[in-house]
Amino acid sequence: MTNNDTIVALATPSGSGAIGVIRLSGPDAITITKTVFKGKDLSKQASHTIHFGTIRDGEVILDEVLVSLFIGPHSYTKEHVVEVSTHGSAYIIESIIKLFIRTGARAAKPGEFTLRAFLNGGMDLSQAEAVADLIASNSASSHLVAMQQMRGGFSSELKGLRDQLIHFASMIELELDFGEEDVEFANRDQLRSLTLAIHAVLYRLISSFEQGNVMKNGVPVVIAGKPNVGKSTLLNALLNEERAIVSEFAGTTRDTIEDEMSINGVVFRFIDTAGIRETADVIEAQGVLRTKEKMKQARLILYLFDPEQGVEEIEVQLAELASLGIPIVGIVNKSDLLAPAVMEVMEGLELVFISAREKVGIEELKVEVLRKVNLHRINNDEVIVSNIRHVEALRKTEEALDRVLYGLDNPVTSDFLAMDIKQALYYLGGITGAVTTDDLLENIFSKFCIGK
Ligand SMILES: Nc1nc2c(ncn2[C@@H]2O[C@H](COP(=O)(O)OP(=O)(O)O)[C@@H](O)[C@H]2O)c(=O)[nH]1
Ligand SMILES: [Mg+2]
Repeated sequence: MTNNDTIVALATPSGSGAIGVIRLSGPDAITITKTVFKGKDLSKQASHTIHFGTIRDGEVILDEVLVSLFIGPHSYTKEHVVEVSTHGSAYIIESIIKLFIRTGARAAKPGEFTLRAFLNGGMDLSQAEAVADLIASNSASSHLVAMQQMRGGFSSELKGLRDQLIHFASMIELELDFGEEDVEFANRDQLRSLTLAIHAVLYRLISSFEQGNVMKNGVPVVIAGKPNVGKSTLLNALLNEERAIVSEFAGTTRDTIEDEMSINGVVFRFIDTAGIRETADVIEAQGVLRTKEKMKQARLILYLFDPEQGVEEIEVQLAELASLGIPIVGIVNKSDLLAPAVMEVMEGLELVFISAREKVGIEELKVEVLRKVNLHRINNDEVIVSNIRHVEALRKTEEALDRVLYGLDNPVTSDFLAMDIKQALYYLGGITGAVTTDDLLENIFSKFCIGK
């Protein structure tokens, strides 16, 4: 990968807007801009300054613009970067980008600016990935995990682990150099306690993924129950819009319907399902199968009952549901139809009473949902893993360290120990990009938007 060329792309969304920002990065970013810019001599200006002027294609003035200068290495990519703020016309933007390309720049690939920031040491790979997460963040919680990762808390934690392991590896290597002489430079007890300490950190990081994942991607909550208990009505009440079709005919919802809303800054993905019953209708039966699949993947199940289902039936169903091992909120809907006497009998069970149609009890239900999902508030420097690639690498590191521990407790030669430590280093290094392949980089950066 060479970055001796200069890349250009629109950094703001395409279409028309108040302004558009075109970004250039590379050794010729300033000279290329200077060629088409009429105003101050850009090659003589200080870094982090802004200059007014016009962009001209020959005699034609394309736009009046502001040019921001970032002289490498004091820029996002560590190269010379120029940002040209234009009027946000799709025509102007396209014309100026084409002009830059004719003048010597090349159209940037998705994520290429951030790739250069990574390759030039401006950030590590996990921070670069956090940039994409930050752009995609759509709630307070997804924003928080992305921001933490981008600011490098995770990176410095990993670096600490890697440094310890490298020290460990070099001690073992030393033993290998002495080969025949049967010396032990690396004190086995120290190695064992170091491995256990690293193990504990890995365990904490891996355990944080469950929370990190829902903070980033939202909490899947399935709404289930028999046909006609009011599942679709509840989805609509939660979202405050007519999202799902409500009907008095049982079996109306045959497929799953999903939509998101945020409660207390956490995104919940509510999934309305086909009612669970035996049915001869092929399509409805498929819907029921899908419901059961969705229930297994849920982080929480809102299970609705009709007041007509007696206390005993409800108890039996709650017990059956408990075997799924997923937190459940048992809900009695249509409480507007419920005789106070029946309600009293049911109060012994842990149930939430609502009327989805009359929108009664919905706020209380939201509180219960938050309580059951039990996301602890994370503080500003707590490291939370939210990326599946990272957690997989952490698990592989953990496995390699398990082999190291085994090796320490059994008559295994140093070269085997060395091999397992190297494996652990390899997997850890993959997270921060200390070890990378072109495929990995391609895979990560191709998912970015162009211009970032
Ligand atoms: N009385 C009463 N009827 C309700 C309530 N919630 C839903 N319904 C009615 O129950 C029927 C079935 O509702 P629907 O949401 O389609 O049920 P689903 O099959 O579980 O999705 C519809 O006629 C709704 O108007 C409620 O809280 N009270
Ligand atoms: Mg329905």
